[in-house]
Amino acid sequence: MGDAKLYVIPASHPSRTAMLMLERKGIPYKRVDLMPVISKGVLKAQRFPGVTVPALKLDGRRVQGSREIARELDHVQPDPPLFPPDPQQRLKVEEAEAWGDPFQHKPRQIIWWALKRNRAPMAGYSEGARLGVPVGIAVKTGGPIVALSARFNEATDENVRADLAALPADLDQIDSWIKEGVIGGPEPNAADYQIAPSLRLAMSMDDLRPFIEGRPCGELANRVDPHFPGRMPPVLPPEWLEPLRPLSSG
Ligand SMILES: N[C@@H](CCC(=O)N[C@@H](CS)C(=O)NCC(=O)O)C(=O)O
Repeated sequence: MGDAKLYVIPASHPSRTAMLMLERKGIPYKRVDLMPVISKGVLKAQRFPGVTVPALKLDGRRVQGSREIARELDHVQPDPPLFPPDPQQRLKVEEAEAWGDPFQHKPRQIIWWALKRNRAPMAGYSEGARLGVPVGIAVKTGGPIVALSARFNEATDENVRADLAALPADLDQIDSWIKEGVIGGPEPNAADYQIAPSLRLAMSMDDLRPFIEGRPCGELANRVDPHFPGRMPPVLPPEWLEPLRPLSSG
């Protein structure tokens, strides 16, 4: 394997999907940390077709998107595999992985909504990142980036409330895949790597962690992505969390 360079945003969950898969394959890579928003210009300048991370340069080829990266990694280095060899099982893993891609957007919207109200936790989410400026300065001057990211990602009250209301059914879906053995096996597959970082981003929020960590999906997330950075103190209006409470009267 020659040269691998991965463009990421710190604490971006699909970026972690790509990092975990590269690590699983034992492929050494150089990580390039980008600030959100600014990332788009850098990726364009690097001639990637799209403007999102993760984006990978592998032996001169450009591969963008966590699912595309999973396939490319299995292609260039089949062992250990990210997809099961049995076609029926592979279909199920691909189905769970495909579901996990749009699922990313829910914790993304919730975290940008939260960071707009409290920017201080950005330092924790940027832990270990090399952003070209000290993390403290990036956080202090990050207001416009957070505002723009919240806008681009449509992190509105209405959308965040809908994301939270949908979360119990989403967690049930993930738990049922674990029960079925599609994900959560001893050898993580592409769907484990797709879904676990989204759960970890949600679990980085004090508001949401208690509703996830005791469940099979929470255990899976901690096992597959044990070092997700950052922690967001409570910030969501308690009534928005009502749909998550098992004994909710509403
Ligand atoms: N679903 C795609 C897209 C990933 C995506 O939307 N990444 C976000 C970060 S989590 C991004 O690059 N946003 C641009 C920005 O924040 O400026 C994937 O899995 O690769």
